[in-house]
This record gives sequence, C-alpha cells and structure tokens, in this order.
Amino acid sequence: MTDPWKIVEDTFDSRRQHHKETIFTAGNGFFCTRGAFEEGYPGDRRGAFAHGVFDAVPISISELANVPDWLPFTVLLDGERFSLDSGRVRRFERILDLRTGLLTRRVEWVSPRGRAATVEFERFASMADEHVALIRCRVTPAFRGTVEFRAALNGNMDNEGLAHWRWVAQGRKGDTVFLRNHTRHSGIEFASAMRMVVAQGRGRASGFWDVENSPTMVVKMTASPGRILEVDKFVGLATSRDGADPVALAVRHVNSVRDWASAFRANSEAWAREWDRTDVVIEGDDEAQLSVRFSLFQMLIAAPRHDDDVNIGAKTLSGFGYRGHSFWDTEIFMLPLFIYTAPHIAKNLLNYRFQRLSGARAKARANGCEGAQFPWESADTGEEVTPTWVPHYADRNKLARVWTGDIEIHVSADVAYATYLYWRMTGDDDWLIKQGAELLLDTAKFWASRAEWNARRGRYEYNDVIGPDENHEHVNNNVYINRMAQWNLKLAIEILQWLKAHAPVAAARLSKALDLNPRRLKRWRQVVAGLHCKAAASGLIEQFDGYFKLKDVDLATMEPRTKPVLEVVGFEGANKIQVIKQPDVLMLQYLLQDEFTDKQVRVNYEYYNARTDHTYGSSLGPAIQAVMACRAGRIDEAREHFIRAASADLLDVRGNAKDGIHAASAAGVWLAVVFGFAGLRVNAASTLTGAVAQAPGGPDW
Ligand code: IFM
Repeated sequence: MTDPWKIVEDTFDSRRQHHKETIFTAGNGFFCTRGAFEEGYPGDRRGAFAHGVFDAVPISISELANVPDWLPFTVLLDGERFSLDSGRVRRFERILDLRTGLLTRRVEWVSPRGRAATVEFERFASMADEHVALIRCRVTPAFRGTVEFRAALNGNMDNEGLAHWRWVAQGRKGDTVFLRNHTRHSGIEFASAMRMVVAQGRGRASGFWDVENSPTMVVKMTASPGRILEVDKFVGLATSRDGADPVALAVRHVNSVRDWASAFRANSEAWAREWDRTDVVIEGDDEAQLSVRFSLFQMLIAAPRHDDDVNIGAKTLSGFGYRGHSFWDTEIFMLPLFIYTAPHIAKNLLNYRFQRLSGARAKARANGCEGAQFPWESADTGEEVTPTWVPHYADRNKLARVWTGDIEIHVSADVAYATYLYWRMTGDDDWLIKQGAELLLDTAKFWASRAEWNARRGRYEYNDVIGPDENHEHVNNNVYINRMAQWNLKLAIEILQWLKAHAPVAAARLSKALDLNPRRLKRWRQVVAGLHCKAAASGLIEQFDGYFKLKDVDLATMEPRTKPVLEVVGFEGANKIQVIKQPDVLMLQYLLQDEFTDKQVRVNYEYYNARTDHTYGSSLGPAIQAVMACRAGRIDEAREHFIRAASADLLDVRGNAKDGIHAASAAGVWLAVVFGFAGLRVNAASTLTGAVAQAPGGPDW
C-alpha cells in the first residue's frame, strides 16, 4: 500500500541515479541538495544550490554555483570502503518522508572481502534553522574488526566542468572544522562548518585531516556483530549574503545544534507548520495524494522564506537545468500557490522583481522602449540572461538561435498579473503603495511604448513576438500578449486613480518619477482601445495572425513518438503547422477567467486541446490543460492532464528530470487540484471596480 507521505525506492538502478538524485532532493528554502549518496557513486551529479549564490558563466551570463559539498561521509569496514559499486548489495531502500523532509537510506551490504553490515544514512536540511543540515550514519556490523567514519566538507565542486569556487581558508575551532570558499567572479563567500559526534559506540581514535579544500574528520570504532555504531555530522552553512563573517555564522549555527533528537524535533515542528498551511488532502486515491504532496514538498523546500532578493528557478534548487534562472513560471504558476497559502513568501518573490526594476528598465531602453521590460530569464542582477545560442538538439556540435530573450515579451504582463493577484488577495495596501504600484505602472509604460500603430488596419499591434506557445516564433498579434498587455494597461490606469484617492503622496511621487503626464495616459487609453483582440463568431480565438492558415496536422499520425513535435519537424517545420507546445489561448482564458463564458472556453478547449503536444511539449502545459478541461466539462481528460503534470518528475515523463524539478509543473499540480477539480473561482483578474473591464475598447470575444 502506498504511504501518502513517503517516496520509496527499493532497488538502486545506477542508470536512473541522476533522475533519483533530483527526486530525493532535500532542502529548506535557503539551500537544497540533490539526493546523491554521502559516500559517492561513480558518475553522480552531486549538487547543492543556495539562493542568490550566482557566478558568471560564458553566454548565459550568470548561473547558480554548485556550492561546496556538505555531504561527504565515507565508511570503511575493516579498511574496505562502503560503496554501492563494489561488493554485494543484499537489500537497498531509500525513503523521503515528505512530512519532515527526512531522507533515509538503508543498505545491507557485503564488502568484496566478505565483511557484512547494514549501513544506514539519515539526512535533513533543517526547516527550523535554515543554516543547519544534519547527517546520521548508523552501521550494524556482522563482523568483528573496525569501522571507520570519515566526514568531510568539499570545496572542489563545479557546475558540470565549470569551476566557480576558489579556496580561501579552512581550519579548526575547538571541535568544529570550517571551510571558506569564494566564487571566482561574483565574489560571494560560502562558509561550511561541521562537527562530528559519536551517538552510539565508543570512538577508538579520532582525528582531523587538514586536506586542502576538503577538511576531514575521522572516527574509528571497534566493531562486533550486532553492536550498533552511530555517528552524527552536524553542518552549518552561510554565505556573505547573510552577514559580513560567514565563517562565524556557519560556526555559530552548527554549534547551536545540541543533538540530533532536538534538532530533528525542531525541524519536524517547523515542517508541521508548513503542512498546516499547505497540505491538500485527497481521499480515495493514494497515488494522486502522494504526487500532490511531493509537488508541494518541492515547492516548500525551494521557497525563500527569509530573503526577498531571490527568485525560484525553473528547476528550483534541485539541478543544473536552466542554470538556476527564473522565468514567468514563478509569477504564473508558483506565486498563486504562495499567495493563497503563504503570502509572506509571495511577497518575497514579488520584491525580487521590484528590486530588479532597473534591469527591466535597461532592457526596455536597449530595445528602444520605455518602462520596465522584464527579462525572459532572470538571475541575480535582473538583466536578460537568456542565452542567445544553445547547442542544437539534433547535433550538439551545431548551434541553434534562441529567440525567447529577444521577443518572448509577455513576462512583463505576467509580473503585473501576480502583483495584482497578491494585492487583491491579501489587501496589502502598504506593499502596493510602496512597491506593487510601481511594478504595475512601469510595465504598462513598457506596453504602451512597445505597441505599434498599424495605420492600414487602424489598430495597435504587437508584432514579431513569441507567446507562451514557443513552437511559433516571430508571430504577430499573439492574442495572449495583446490581451494581457491591454489588461496591464487598463489596470495601471485604475491603480493610478486608486493611488490618487488613497495615497496621494505616492501617486504624486510615482507620477513624477515615471513621467505619467496626461499625454502619456491618453496614449495608454488609445492603445487599450486600439489593441487587436478578436474572436470568431463561434467564440474560437485565433492564437496569432495567420495561425488558422497553418497546416492542420493530426497529432495521432505522428505516434508512436518519444520526442517533442518540435524535434520531429524541426524549428522551421514547427512554425508551419498548428501544433502548439503549451496552452496559449487557453492560458489567457485561465488567467482572465471572468471574461469568458463556459461556451467560449469549451470551443477553444476542444480546438487547441487536439493541437497541443501534451506529452513532450512544455511541462508547464498539462496542469493548466487540466484546469481548463474541468472548466470545459471534460473530467476524464482533466484527469489525464493532471496525471501528466503529477508524474512529470516522479516518472520522468520527458526524460530530463535529472536536470532538476519542473517547478512550474509541480506548482501547477496544486493549481489543477484547487482551480480545476475543486472548482475554486476567484474573480481576481477583474480590475478594481470592474469599470475598466467594461470600458470601450475592451476585447471582443
Ligand atoms: O518558461 C518555460 C516556457 O514556458 C517553456 N519552456 C521552459 C521554460 C522554463 O520552464
């Protein structure tokens, strides 16, 4: 029977180790560590990432640096190193307890020379003190001899070949060993400190090996059959982002750990508070229950609770994928979860954007626009960090041009959407006045300046863009972009009115700072009225100009298939057919739900559902598709879409879970449950008075 709180693995398959490293990620919102083994395994992708610890990298500008490794813990049975790639594994079990974040591994092992023992590891990143992590190693020998435990901190880490760290110092302060490194370019310091404590059995000798960049503590014990030997490794982690002296901080935190039991109790209590706020209970379907909890767990360990200068990457802190960069995934998929369950986290994430307005302004300026154009991929500084070229999927020796950083412009409206949703749901006027309003007004300024007047057709347009569906590049008038831009502009006009009435000083300050003069506001109204957003009489909405003229391909004729349609037909081929990568028109209908009748949703759902690459297209798609299937009355299909989203990582549907958790999909699972199956409707998208939504020049659906 499935335990709805536990992810269980009962056999180790080295071919799946990278996938499982992602699944068994542990963390606490400050840092996360992939589920690599303490003692290592050939070819493992060891990785730990801490929020905000970026360093320079060619082409992609900045990436989260794989921080010094706190895991190393080796065990020697009579001098033979315990390792799953040698000797004989009689039994293997690994369990992640989602309730407390405890990761346990139990291996019955026989060494090449025949020493048998049960070796168990437990680890957790404390949710009570995010600068603390613990490992416990328990050995039950079936032989007489010695067991040696070696615990280390390892600064020799890289990002799959790219080295970010320089060794600075290491040493010992009493019982505590520390290691200090700093990033090569951004100059961020990372300090780790550890203590080793014998919890059961008596140490025969203990020592400290001052190995450069890998300080190691050693305990050697006498083994006799059935006598448990248990050693704990307590670790403190801190960066120069946390204080001027990260070593002192790391040492202070590790020294605050009294013992395993009390640290685990505090951790469990902190987790209980998280689950109180976030848990979703599904009765009668343990698999669905487990996958929802797994998704929520991944969100909770990635969420910055005490830092409002960082964002959550598209792969959380669980892998090397997308180099730790953040996308619209945060605002549209993850933020709703936090807005409704943990608004303090949502606020932190929105402040990250607020603090990067200058980067967004610089991007707009560089494109000849005004206001704030948020980057498609964002890292530490807020500048655009999308790579312009990446290795081609068909031939890694060739390069493919990436256009998203240039023309996937909808992210500015997505940030505005989340800003508004946060305010609308929390009523946090103070934040709106000090931060949110500027985000809403400056994104509107961008949209007004980016709009092009088409004199022949007598309308405003956004040309040469990419909408959420990235199968089609360089399109004109993507309806998601047009309508979200229009919504953003209308909202800004209303917010300014609201500010004038409720916070006149802020209204005056922002009007002056952003030059919101009458001429500019008149242009905003003109763009709103003149933007092209039309539907056919049937209610069907064309995704962009000319979409309906593209070749209509029956997806079934491409089966069986193991890769995205984009890779089957190539970049140019994808631009010529109607197959889409993820919801686009439906995404719009999902966000601005009040604007569409059930009939309009049904018509568009039927049309676009049949033309979406659900299995191998974007992982962002299935969850939203599930919500819209519910709205269209297609409950069986909704379940299929939901399962696709829920198994994206657990079953590694796309074969790339090794790169990290698909964060938007994980958060989307919650959206599918709450807004899809449970049918929660919140009229959050309609503006303040509703007046603007009905103003002349609104969409013509
Ligand atoms: O933001 C997404 C995009 O919508 C589809 N490609 C992957 C990105 C990161 O998850």
